[in-house]
Amino acid sequence: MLGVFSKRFAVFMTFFFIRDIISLNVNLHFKRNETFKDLLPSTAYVSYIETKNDLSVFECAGSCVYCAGFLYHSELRTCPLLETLLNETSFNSSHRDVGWELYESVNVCGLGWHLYKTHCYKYLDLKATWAEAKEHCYKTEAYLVQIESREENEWIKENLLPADPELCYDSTTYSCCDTWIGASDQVKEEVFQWTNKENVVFTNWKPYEPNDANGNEDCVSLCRDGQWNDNICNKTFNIICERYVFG
Ligand code: MAN
Ligand code: CA
Repeated sequence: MLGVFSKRFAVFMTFFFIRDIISLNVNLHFKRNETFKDLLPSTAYVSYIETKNDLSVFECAGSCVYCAGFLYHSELRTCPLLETLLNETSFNSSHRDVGWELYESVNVCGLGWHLYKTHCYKYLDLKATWAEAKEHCYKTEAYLVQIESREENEWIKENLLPADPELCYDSTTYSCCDTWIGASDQVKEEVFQWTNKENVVFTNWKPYEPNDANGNEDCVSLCRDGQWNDNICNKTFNIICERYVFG
């Protein structure tokens, strides 16, 4: 009885979010792929991370954190977790295995974007002035990254910035400060604001920064070591854009 109910429930669902998408910082939701309904992939073309038993479809989704998706059978209540996404070649469509569903993981932020808490971030390896960087982010319905805590700063350093080349280990090397963030004091000298005009509260300046060298440094760049330096706004650096996950 319970099996029939949960099967019906699964059948009427087209997609769903993992319950704790924000608090667990899970980057995925799942979409059922109707093309591969009632099919099991041929063992030669698939590798499973593991197979979970006696779980609801939601519990399977919850246990598929670092996986590409999962197969689910609502009567057997079992879910093999997939290492990679599957395509037509993975299935023999003439052999029906009634009851199996394929759920594929989808990045809520979209391709190239990364989720941190409630926001999506994208690192762009291109050379742009600070004004161009700001414009570029606006065009993608985002804004030049706003770093508001030590944790966020650390996450960006660890997950978005390219790996430190050896020369960056010397914390005095300013050539590694090559990514624009959304802070500047162009409006009022020494009052740093984000592009939405909010004041910058958390800061992570390099020692002796911001120094407004030659009275000409109003835009803030992020160094590979996670520290900040004010620099000339017309220099061309990489970009990090940020947006609200549901915005
Ligand atoms: C030096 C320092 C920095 C400054 C850069 C500009 O390294 O004075 O504060 O931003 O030069 O290249
Ligand atoms: Ca400076």
